[in-house]
Amino acid sequence: MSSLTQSVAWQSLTTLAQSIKGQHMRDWFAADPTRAEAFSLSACGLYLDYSKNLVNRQVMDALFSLADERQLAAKRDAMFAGEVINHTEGRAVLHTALRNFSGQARHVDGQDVMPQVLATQAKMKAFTQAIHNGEHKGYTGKVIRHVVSIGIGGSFLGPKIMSEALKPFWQDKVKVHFVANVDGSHIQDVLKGLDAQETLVVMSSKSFTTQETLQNTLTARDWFLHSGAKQTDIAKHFVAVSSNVKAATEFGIAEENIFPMWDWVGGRYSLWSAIGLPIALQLGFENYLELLQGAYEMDCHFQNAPPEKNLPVIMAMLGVWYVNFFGAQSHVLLPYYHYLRGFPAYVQQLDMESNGKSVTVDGEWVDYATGPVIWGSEGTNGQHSFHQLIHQGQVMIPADFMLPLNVPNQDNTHHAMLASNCFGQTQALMQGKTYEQVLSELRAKGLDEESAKVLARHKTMPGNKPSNTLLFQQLDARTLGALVALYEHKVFVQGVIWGVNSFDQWGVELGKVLGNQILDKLQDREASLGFDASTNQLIEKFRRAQNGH
Ligand code: G6Q
Repeated sequence: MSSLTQSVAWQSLTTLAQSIKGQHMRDWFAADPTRAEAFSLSACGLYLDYSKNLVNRQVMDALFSLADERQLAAKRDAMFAGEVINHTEGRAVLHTALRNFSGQARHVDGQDVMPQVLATQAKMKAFTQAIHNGEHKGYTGKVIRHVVSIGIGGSFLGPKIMSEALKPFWQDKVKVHFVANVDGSHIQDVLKGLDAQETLVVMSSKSFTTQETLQNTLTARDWFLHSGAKQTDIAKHFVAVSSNVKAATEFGIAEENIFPMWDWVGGRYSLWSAIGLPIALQLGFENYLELLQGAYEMDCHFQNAPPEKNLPVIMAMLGVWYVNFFGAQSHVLLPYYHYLRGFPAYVQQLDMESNGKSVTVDGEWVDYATGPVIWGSEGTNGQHSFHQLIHQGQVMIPADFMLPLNVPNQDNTHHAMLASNCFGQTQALMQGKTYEQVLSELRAKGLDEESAKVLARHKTMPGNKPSNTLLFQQLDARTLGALVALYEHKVFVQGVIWGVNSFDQWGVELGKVLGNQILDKLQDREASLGFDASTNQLIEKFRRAQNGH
């Protein structure tokens, strides 16, 4: 048995879970009128009601004891101090330095990184302003109206989803288009209809070795040169964000057009670096700074609030409770706000790439579940499809509901309907509807006894399904920054509990290597194949199709 599952806190949580399993949340609410208030808190513009969870004070205390046993505070401090906590890659994890408004130094290897962080932000600001005020012009003197942002994974999801979430705050100086997939349809669709003379390409790749991003940039460059531009015009239309300045210059990006980032910023934590340039271009630099400011406030909250008042710690420990003591294998995110519809996909990468691990930092195999499957989409759409399984299925799926209390320039009726659906769902999940209630309703409707008894089973809602509700005044940049940082820290806390390295991603490497080997065989159609029979067969089929058979 691992040290985690042997720990005192783990053992006591195992016992507590047994006793909780026989109880129902609706009885707790009936017995305790203070429950909602007791299990709610606010921080950084976010209000969390976690009263509709399968917990009481004793459980929460036991969960905090577990965090304590796992030395959460010391590990959190090590991250903020720039220690090399991503030991499999030999790197510090200091994305928090990118949104550090404290005025204090942040060290990596004994060196203060803040001067380079601030210099890069100043460069981003000057560039954004030059694009917006028309000072930076295209090669024929036209102002830039369109930005094509090319990147994938962490160099795509953050910029795209955060820009989308803040649509009501866009400055319509430019329109940013995002391209990630190497599927040529994506870039073709984006470039179609754009005028190269008024288009800027932002190529975002921390490593500058990512196949998809390099290929899409080559395609964009060909498109640009075919529009009549010369090689020397590229400097006005192509910029890059990368930690690999050498490769970027070799690729042909002018050195002054490269925005640096650093290896102590993980890809999925990089929107706070110059990878966020497309956000600044879409929203204006001031709004981008607000996003950083919101995240900084959450950093301070995470560092300073005691566990029982600490949003990321509470949400993380609730997640651990369900994954490890109730067998929950997934967690659903349900933003009731159209512009936040991409958020589940963002957290999906953040959480699943960080904690989808099977080995502890000490190199031991784990004997407990780690990161859950993260999924979800915008409300109310999901209510008309997958919510069925959350309500009546056999698996437990804890849910996070999110709702802005106000939305700019929107019809009140729509927003009241949206909110009522959100609250109605959390209520239905918690309280359910008993067999007896349903049966008496069916009897009252005059259904014969036998049919009523059968139908009542189908219509019974078990309830007792856990959910969090996160409310905020409106989703402005600062609130969004806090929301993203909340989930970052939640994932960090869970990684500490499970003892895994949340900052590497070795699981994605093998597929890349094999993909490259196979690409060689697809391009050289005569080359012999030495793969397994299934892969050989798939390659043969592809080759034949390419030959027109
Ligand atoms: C994130 C991952 C991954 C990465 C992409 C793009 O944590 O490492 O999603 O962001 O593979 O990498 P580059 O920015 O190096 O192109």
